[in-house]
Amino acid sequence: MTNKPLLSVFKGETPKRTPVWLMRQAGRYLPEYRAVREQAGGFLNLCYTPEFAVEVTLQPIRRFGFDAAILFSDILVVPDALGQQVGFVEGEGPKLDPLDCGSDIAKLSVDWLRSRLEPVYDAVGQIRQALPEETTFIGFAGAPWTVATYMVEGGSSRDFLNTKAWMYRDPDTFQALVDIIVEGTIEHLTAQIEAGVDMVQIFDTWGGILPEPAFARWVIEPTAKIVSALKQKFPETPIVGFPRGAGVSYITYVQQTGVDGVSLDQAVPLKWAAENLQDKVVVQGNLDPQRLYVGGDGLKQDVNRILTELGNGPFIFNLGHGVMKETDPDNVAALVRAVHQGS
Ligand code: 1CP
Repeated sequence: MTNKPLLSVFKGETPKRTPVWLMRQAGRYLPEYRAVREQAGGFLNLCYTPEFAVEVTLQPIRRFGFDAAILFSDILVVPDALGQQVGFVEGEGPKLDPLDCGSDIAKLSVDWLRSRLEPVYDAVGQIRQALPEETTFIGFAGAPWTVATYMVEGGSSRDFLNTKAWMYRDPDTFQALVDIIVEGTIEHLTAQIEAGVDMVQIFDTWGGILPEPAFARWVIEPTAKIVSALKQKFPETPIVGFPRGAGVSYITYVQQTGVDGVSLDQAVPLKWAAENLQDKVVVQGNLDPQRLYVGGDGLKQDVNRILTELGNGPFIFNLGHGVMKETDPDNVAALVRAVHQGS
């Protein structure tokens, strides 16, 4: 038994109200986040100073009463802890020293990951203590494919040319890179669960750009390895996957990775998801973040459409991707009200 409504969905229970949390629920759309961000200086300093990470994780819980808190951190702390320099440039996003050959991989190691990320696990312990009893606590990591794109491109990308060229030209060394990320991710998620998170989410933001055989090898296989390693140690901890943009491949992803839930991007048709996914796992999603940005009656209508189509099976309300930084916090409050009232 659990008194956390969101967690109870994974036990086959139907809470009185549909649980809701949002990807990027902490972040720049909140003035209180911007204030802490300024005090912290660099973005990584925010992630690596428990006092700051705890505070920004709790901000959206206090303001909106979400059913879950997600640890404030980033998927790129894993490459940082594996030994690749990571920086965040204001207004531009992440910057890494791009990897481009096998010898670069030899410099990476999981040996110092836990000690480098100790402040993150410290923050997890403190957040655990501070959260209301009914709030589920979510840990996370990037999926190996998505993390690899940042490591190879050196940051965000439009076409992922270097990553895909490496993957097609030299799959063996690319496999070595993915393997080390798998190892680091298992270690990182293990440490978060040991420190107190209730559930974990694996973000594969760029999973949807791969053809079928590559999707099988670089999205499904590494994710299945992570899920299987975690399930051996923590059979009770739910694992949610987010293979954004995977389309019909959401089905094979669910069947072959062993996840307990999937997060749907906004392009996934609801009836299709109810028929093809919700009979197998918990589904989470999928309001368009731009709909939240616009707000008003259209927002309420879309919330009700999603609740009607997915509310009859195991379901957690979320967006199809992260909250945009331009979003009015009042629209987020209206969204939480609409979900709780409509369900
Ligand atoms: O300056 C700032 O304040 C930076 C903005 C920001 C924030 C708020 C970044 C930089 N990361 C984060 C936090 C973050 N990142 C969370 C925190 C918890 C929460 O959701 O509230 C999470 C879960 C992430 C995950 C993340 N980081 C993903 C996967 C999910 C997604 O949004 O697709 C990815 C791809 C990143 C990389 C990243 N971090 C930050 C930026 C600007 C980017 C690049 C995004 C891109 O390439 O488009």
